[in-house]
Amino acid sequence: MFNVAKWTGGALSEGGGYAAPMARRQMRAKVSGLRPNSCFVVDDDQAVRRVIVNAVEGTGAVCAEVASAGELFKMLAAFVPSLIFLDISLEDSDAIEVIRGLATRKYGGAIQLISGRGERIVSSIHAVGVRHGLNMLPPLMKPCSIKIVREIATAQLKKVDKENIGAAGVVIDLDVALQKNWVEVWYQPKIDLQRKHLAGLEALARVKHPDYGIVLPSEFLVHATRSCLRRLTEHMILSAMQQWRPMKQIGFAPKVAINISVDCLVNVPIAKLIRDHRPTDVNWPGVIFELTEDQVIREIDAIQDVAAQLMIYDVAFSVDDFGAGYSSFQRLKQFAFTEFKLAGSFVQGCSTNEQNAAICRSIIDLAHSFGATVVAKCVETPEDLLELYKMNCDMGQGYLLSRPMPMNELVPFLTSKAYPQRKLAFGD
Ligand code: G
Ligand code: MN
Repeated sequence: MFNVAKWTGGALSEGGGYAAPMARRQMRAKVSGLRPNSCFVVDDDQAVRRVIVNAVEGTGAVCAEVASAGELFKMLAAFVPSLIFLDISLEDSDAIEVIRGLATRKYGGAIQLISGRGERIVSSIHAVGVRHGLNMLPPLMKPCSIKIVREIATAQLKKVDKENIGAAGVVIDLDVALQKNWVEVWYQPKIDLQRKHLAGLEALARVKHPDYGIVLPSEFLVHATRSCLRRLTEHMILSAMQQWRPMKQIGFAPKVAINISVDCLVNVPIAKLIRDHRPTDVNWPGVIFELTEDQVIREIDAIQDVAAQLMIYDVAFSVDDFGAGYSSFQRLKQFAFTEFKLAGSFVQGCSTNEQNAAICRSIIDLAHSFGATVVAKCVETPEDLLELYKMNCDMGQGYLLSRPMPMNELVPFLTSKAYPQRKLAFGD
């Protein structure tokens, strides 16, 4: 079996041997971060473990195997892989206990359930994982072919790589990053599925760290103070407005979406910021703020005033991760959201899983009856994309269509003629 101590350079208790001599707090925090291109296989059947380990290692990833939950958690204390293959019944426990343990540890990697049991039990376990906020991939039934395992490993592990995460697991001080001007705005296209062209962009914060490369929000938001998050939001809004001009110069006038918390909405002087810095172009479409559904449910009363004010400045509102937060229709009726972003957990697998498909379909119809548009996020396969198109979903966003990219890549991307033909040849 794989030797974790060797893998991590031996110095496990202080966060592995790969860190430059930095602040202790940062080194310790690295242990909880995801290691790119790595995977654990948890199954009590040695033969199954062998098949999966061989398939995963064939992709060039590192892979360790365990038969029990106890062993898994011992290993996780030292090393957190970006993907876990998880069987339903284990030597000492079961998948639900593992899922609870992973949720407690706030595991941020992907979990691939593998099972020889019936579909109903597997999808119930899958749902428990989703409810705990874990990144559950569509379950895989045994016997699983080497080809499929390899495809899953390649898709999941490359995903982490491809976003250029210089050092997954590095905890960055956002305050320092803002002061040093390391925070960049990256953009991910939102594609109009029916007309097949660019419908907008989502602005995503990335820290470009001189030692660690590109660092994702999961690594720099956890320890950020409220005031720091407000400064980040201000920076994102300002940059998105400033960077709109070069997009306009090459013939695009996209509406840019910005993720925002209720605290920022209420406490950052956004109306003034937009009034003072918005592009003076008649074609500027304003911005769209994405609020997560759980915040909408809890705090809709708190945002009514400021949201109504911001509409004067061409701000529209979107409910992010819709479907994951159990909104009541009463709540939704209280405010004129113009967009609903379908949670990735329903989008992924909507072409194969009838329940996911039913949820997507209902949300699309519901949003349309509210006069709002729907964006499917985390579109990763051509099959899911085609299904969403057939369901009349308005927009798609996800790795299949385009990864988030910095401004210097966005401009050539938008102007390249190959893009629409290659990626949008579905449903014709
Ligand atoms: O929090 P919010 O959902 O707004 O942030 C979107 C995040 O999801 C970004 O960090 C982005 O990199 C990531 N993302 C974008 N497209 C996909 C995708 O197709 N699949 C998955 N799993 N994540 C994605
Ligand atoms: Mn978002």
